[in-house]
Amino acid sequence: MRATSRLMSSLGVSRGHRSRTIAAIAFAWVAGCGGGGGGSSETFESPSEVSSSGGQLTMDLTISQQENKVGDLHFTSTVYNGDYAAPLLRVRPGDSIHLRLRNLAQHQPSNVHYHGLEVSPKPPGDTIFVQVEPENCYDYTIKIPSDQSTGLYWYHSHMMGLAETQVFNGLSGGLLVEGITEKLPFLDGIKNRVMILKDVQASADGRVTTPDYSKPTLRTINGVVRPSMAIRPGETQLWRVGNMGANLLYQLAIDGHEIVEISRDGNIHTKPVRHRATILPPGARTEFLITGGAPGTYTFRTLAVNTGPDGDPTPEDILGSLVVSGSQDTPVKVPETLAQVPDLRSKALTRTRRIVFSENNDAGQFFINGKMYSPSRDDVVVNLGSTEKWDLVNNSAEVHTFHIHQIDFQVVGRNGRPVDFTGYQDTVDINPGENVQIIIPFTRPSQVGRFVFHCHILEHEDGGMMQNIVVVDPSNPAAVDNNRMIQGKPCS
Ligand SMILES: [Cu+2]
Repeated sequence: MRATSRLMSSLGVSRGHRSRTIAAIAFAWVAGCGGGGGGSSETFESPSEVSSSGGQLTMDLTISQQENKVGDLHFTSTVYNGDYAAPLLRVRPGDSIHLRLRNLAQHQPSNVHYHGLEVSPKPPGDTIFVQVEPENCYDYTIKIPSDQSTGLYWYHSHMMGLAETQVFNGLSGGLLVEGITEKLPFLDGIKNRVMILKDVQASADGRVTTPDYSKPTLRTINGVVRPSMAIRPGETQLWRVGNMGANLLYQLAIDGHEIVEISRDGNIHTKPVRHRATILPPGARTEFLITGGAPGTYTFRTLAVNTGPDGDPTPEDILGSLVVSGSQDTPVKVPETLAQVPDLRSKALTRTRRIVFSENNDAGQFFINGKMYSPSRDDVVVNLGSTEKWDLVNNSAEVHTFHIHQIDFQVVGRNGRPVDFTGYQDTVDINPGENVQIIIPFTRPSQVGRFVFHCHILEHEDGGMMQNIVVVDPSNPAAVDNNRMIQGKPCS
C-alpha cells in the first residue's frame, strides 16, 4: 500500500457502456474465430493487432499523449500507438521482432520489456537497461526461440521508478505466440478471445498519475468497460486473459461456470486445472476453457482479494458478462494430459537461495534481502547450466508477486508443503507471512547476461523491490555486457 494518500477525484462513473474512441484500430482480429456465440450480439471487442509475416514482425511502437474515453471516463494518458488497450503483437515460435520504440511523450523516458519470452537480455534485445528520452528512439531485436511455449505474453514499460505510472497510463499490451492448436489439436475450431485486463483512474483535470486504491478504479477488458461475451449452451471457448495493469491482483470467476485452466503465463499445463475462481497476480496470464451453461446471463467478475493488512483494498468488481443463448452445442472433450514437460524436481540442484521480501510501509520503501534496488549492484550471480531452488519469503503484511525475466520456473512448495506439478510459470504471488519454493533452470544459453527479478506490483518495484541477476557462461565470462544504461537516439 502507498504510504501517502494522493488526491484523486472520485470516479463516480456509471459503468456498463461500451464506448471507445481510440484511434488506430488497424486490423480486425479474425483468426481463431471458429465458434458462433449463438448469433447474439455482444459488446466484447478484440484488441487491434500487428502480425508477423515470413518470420518477422517489424513495427513502430509510438508513445504519445492521447485523449481516451473508456466507458464514461475521459482522460489523457500516454499510450502506445494511440490506443489505450494497445495493439496485440501476434508472432510464432522462431520469429524475430524488430520493434522501434518512438517516445513522443512530452516529459518522461521509457523503454519496453517483453514479459515471459525466453529471449536474450543482451542489447538490443530484452534489456531493461535502456532509457529512451522524449523525441528519441530505440530499435529492439527480439529473437523468439523455436521452442518458445505458445500462449499469451505481454510487453510493457519497465522504466525504473516510473513503471507503475506508465503502465497505469496504458503502456502495456498483449503478445500472442501462436500455435496452441498445433500443440492441443482438440482446440481446433473453437472461438478464442484475448482479454487484456487494465484499470484506470483519472484526476479532476483528466490526467492519469499513480493509482489510489482507497478510491474506485475503472476495470476494462481490451479498453472496454464491462463487455458482454456471447456463447451457445454447450459451446466451449478459449479465454486468454492477461493481468496487464499496474498493481491489482484479480481473482477471476464466472457465475455458474467452471474455469478449466489449460495454460499459465504462456506455458501449457501438464493437465487441466479446474477452478471456481483463479488468482491472477499482476503480470500473470491464464488461458482457460469455458463451456456455456443453461441459457441466461452470468457475471464475469473478480472476487475480492485479501492482500493483507498493509495491502491495497481489492474489493469484488464486475468485469463483464457471459450471455448464453442459441442452439445447443457439444462441449469440447478435454484430455487429462496436455503438455509433456519435465518435472524439475527430478533435476540435481546446484544450490538454494533465500529471497526475502520486506517493506517499510510508512516510508514507501520496499526491499529484497534488506536492500532497495540499485542498477549498479549485481545481487545474484549464477553460472549457466545451474538449476537452483529459491525460497521466496514474504516478511511483510501484504502480498507480493515474484517475477523473473527471461526464465520460467516451477513452483514446488508453499509454506514447505509440496505443490502438485501442473507446469511452469513466470509470476507467482506470495501472501503475507508465506514462503513459496520454486526451481529455476538457468540452462538456456540465451539467458547469459544481466537482467532482473522483482515484485510485479509495480508500486513495489518502483519503490525498490527489485534485484539484478547475472547469468555467466563460465567458458566465456566476458559475454556479459556491462553497459547498464543505454540511451536511445534521436529518431531518424
Ligand atoms: Cu510487492
